Amino acid sequence: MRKPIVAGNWKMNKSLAEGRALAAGIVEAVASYKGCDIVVAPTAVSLAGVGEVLGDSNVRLAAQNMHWAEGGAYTGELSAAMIKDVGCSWVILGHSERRQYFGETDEGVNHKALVALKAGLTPIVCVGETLEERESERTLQKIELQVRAALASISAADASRVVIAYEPIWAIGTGKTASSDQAQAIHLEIRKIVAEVFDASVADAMRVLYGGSVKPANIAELIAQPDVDGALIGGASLKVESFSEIAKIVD
Ligand code: G2H
Repeated sequence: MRKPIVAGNWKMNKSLAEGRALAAGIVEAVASYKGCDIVVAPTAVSLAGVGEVLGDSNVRLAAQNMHWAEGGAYTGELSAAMIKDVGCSWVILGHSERRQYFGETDEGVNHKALVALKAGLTPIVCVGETLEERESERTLQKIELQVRAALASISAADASRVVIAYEPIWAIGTGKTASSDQAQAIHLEIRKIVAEVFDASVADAMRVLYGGSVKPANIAELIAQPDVDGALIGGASLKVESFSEIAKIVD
């Protein structure tokens, strides 16, 4: 049985004080939930402060990105050891906004995933197609390319610790959600690709999240799909009520 995940990606939102208040509200609201992994990803400058608020609660801390190098002349970057040092046990990698605005490549995402796994972090690797790719029926091709590239050189032993987030780019922050059938179809394809790269047991163990305008009103239908193992949530993760409502439904 795969434990579902409810992960909040705060993106470039919330001051330190606002982030701490949001985290405190979430910790209180989800304290009794045991059936899912609950994760929040604040901005880099709030990681330590939010981590303090999370303490030993059931809410885990994630960074929104990291660099693959151990250290050195990489202005503006954070290493795996640095994010672990401030309490992260998870890290989001290759979000479409990072790929689109900051030039992240499949190779870079793979490099980061390898380093994250080595450091004991749980990577959430994001994949997804653009509207143009979907309309020209290149969705599967794109997803296959991204998934295979992200998993390159990862050992079978480490692979089941990787979490994949399927986020169709046309559904991000737009209010448009993929239908639960559309999500299920791609999640199943992702699992088939993982089975080809590794084997059926890794594919069976790997958690695949859906992301893109997830909210309390659509999570029940999404999570009811056999291959949807939770959600990566942007907008709706910025309020205690909506995030904890989603967690309640998934839990
Ligand atoms: C997709 C998602 C979170 P939103 O980017 O990763 O954001 O839920 O706002 O579409």
